Amino acid sequence: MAITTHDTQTDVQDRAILVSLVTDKIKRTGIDPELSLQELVQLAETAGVEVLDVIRQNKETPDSKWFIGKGKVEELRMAADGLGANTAIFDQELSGAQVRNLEESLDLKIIDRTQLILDIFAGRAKTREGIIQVELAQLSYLLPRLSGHGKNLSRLGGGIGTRGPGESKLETDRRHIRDRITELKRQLDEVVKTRELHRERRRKSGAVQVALVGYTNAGKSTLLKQLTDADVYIENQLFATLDPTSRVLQLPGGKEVVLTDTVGFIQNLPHDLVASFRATLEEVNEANLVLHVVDSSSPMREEQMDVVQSILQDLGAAGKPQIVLFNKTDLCQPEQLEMLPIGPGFLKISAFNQDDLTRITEIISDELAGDTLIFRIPGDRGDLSSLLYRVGEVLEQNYDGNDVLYNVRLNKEDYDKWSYKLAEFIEPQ
Ligand SMILES: Nc1nc2c(ncn2[C@@H]2O[C@H](COP(=O)(O)OP(=O)(O)OP(=O)(O)O)[C@@H](O)[C@H]2O)c(=O)[nH]1
Ligand SMILES: [Mg+2]
Repeated sequence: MAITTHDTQTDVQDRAILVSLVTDKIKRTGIDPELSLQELVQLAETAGVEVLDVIRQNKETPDSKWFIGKGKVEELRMAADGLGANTAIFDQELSGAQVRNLEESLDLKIIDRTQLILDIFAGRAKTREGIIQVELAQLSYLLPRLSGHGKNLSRLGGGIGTRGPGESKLETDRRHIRDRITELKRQLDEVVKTRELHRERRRKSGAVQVALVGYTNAGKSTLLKQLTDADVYIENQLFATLDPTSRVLQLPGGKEVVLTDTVGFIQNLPHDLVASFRATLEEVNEANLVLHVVDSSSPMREEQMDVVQSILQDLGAAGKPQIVLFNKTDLCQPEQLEMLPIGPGFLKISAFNQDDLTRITEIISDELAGDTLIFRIPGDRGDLSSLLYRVGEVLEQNYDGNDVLYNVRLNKEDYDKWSYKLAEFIEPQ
């Protein structure tokens, strides 16, 4: 089953009505459903969909058959007829049966938030790794819902929800999809191995790594471009970046670090996507320092920061040294600026302000300063040499008489832990 290209199908313009159901469970998450809906509008527009109207419902629990209440289904039907919609996009995840029931009853294409995000990713994937990861995520999403789609997708033939694995999936039975998933996982393993080799090489070269992470559209790629002149794709849309891009950044004083731009995060990032993109996202785990880029002008700033922190946590990168870059301050209202926290780990910036860019390089430099230390270890203290190898990263080893000079990168935590043994062997620099 080949991936169908995005371009061949963009001629179908989707005209959609968005639907948001606020259940008690959603209320408990604390996510503002209106802001989530605003984001869904952005997602839909990013996918090239024309948004005609929005329908909302409050309901304790979803209807098992229709997801929304039967009355709302009628409201949706009338709105769709009146406005000439061919699609309904739900802000929450639907079951296969709900999709099937709605499609059959309404004669509309039914898409949920997850599918929309997967679809945008499918349109963006350019590298082999990205393409494999997206197809894997789409098929993993599709498999348990296979019986839910069919008639409408093949009839409408194009537009959102049909990119990526393509229509042939509809004629393919589950076994074929499972085989394909196995094959994709195998291919991904190969790519992961290559990526691991690259990482190993970077690690050995001793290059300090700095990762730009943050909510989608926060300005990560813009910062990479502004700081390193990198020719990267920047767009005022969600998920402009899919594959990590790394460039060398020169710090004041001449030291060089590798700065990596990463895929943006979003709330309710589909589970299948996170799982499939693990290889890509794990770039963040390699970083010595994380720059968390925030769109300070967004009304969802705090929620977005929470999402980023929780994804970093899932990746096991929450404990990394982190600097928060409050970006887009040029777009902020004065009261928004006042709300931003101040302190050592925070910097208010605009990606388009030259002074701010200089301050970023200075703060990176400060953060990394003292990162490497030289220890003079007497030749008979093999115990200390092996300790250095165990707790730090030995970048260089030179002999001076009976002593060995180790140039070691050591994070502060580890240094503090072992300083009672190591402090007296530090060589003044
Ligand atoms: N006014 C203003 N706009 C900015 C600033 N930084 C970035 N932008 C704009 O914000 C939009 C998104 O920027 P990107 O750099 O593509 O954002 P990103 O974080 O890489 O987004 P994804 O790759 O989609 O996750 C673009 O239109 C940028 O021009 C800033 O400091 N001020
Ligand atoms: Mg980007």
